[in-house]
Amino acid sequence: MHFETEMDKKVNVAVVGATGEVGGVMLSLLEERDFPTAEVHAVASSRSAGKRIEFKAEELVVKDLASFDFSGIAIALFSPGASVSALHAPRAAAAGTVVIDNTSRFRYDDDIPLVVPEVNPAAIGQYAKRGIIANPNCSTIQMVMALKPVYDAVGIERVNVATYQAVSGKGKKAIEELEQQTIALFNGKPALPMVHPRQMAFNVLPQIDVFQENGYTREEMKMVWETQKILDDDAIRVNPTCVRVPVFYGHSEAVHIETKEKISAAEVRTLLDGFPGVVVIDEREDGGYPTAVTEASGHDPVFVGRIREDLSHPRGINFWVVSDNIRKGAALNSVQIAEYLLKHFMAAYKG
Ligand code: 12T
Repeated sequence: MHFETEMDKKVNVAVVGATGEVGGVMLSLLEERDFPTAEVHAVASSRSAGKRIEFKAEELVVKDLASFDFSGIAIALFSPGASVSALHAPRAAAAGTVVIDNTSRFRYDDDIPLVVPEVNPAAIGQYAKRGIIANPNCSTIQMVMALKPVYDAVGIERVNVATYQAVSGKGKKAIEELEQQTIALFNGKPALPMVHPRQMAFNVLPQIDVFQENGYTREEMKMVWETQKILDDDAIRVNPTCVRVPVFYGHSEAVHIETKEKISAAEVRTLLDGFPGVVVIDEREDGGYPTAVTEASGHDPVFVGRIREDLSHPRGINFWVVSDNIRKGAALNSVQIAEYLLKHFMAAYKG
């Protein structure tokens, strides 16, 4: 009898939404991180079926999701639209595939784990309930990465946050619209909004996703619901304002927290410095902080700077968090979940 060693364990992987912004980075991360893939399938809607995508030395031909058979696929990384995941993630799970879904469709279901591997890896153990693990929203991921070490040390009662989010979170069409509006304006032509709700070039829009009855947008409520679920704390109060800015890649956040016990800025800096996946850049001089474009874009870490005590509150701390919304905010976090799953739960998997 042959027992596979840890090293030979290779699994079949499907990337669903492979022609999208996130799907493309999922494929490059599988390659870059040497994920132990046997077959890799690039899957997308019928519109993209037949396109070719480079992966390692091969060319993958994009397959049509509608007719794609998931049997024999160990892990599927999903990043299509929420309505597509609603239909096809359960179908993949029924075929025995573990789905890691990047849409908002399953995040708030009680029997679906919502995971940031550095923050709540144990939740991955719940994957077998529905065969689906949800990847959180990009803005939530980078914020909870910075909250977690402080939360564990002194507790957090309340979080006020304003986000400054890149257009790539909304997909390829939103990226193209910012490019086209910029070119139009430089040529003395009007910037017509089609994808964004108002002019995006050289502007700032206080709306991401749709409005809810309470006056918050759905993106803002995602940050509330997801922070509570990931930290397993229904009592933590989160008050977000989500804003779109004319940046292509990398979300920024101004985060203001009220801790349970008092903590100094120096202690927060030390805690964040020691947390995996976080890089502190906090020099208190011109440019001595991370920005979306100069540090985050194209890189893996969550960067934190501007750490200081809140003048207006005895237990308040402020900081600035930036990260690549497509990498740690989406594709990287999903691939990290897949790596954890493989290492801890699929040692005996025979794909
Ligand atoms: N509407 O993962 O528009 O729920 O930037 C992420 C980003 C939804 C999500 C965006 C969105 C999500 C956006």
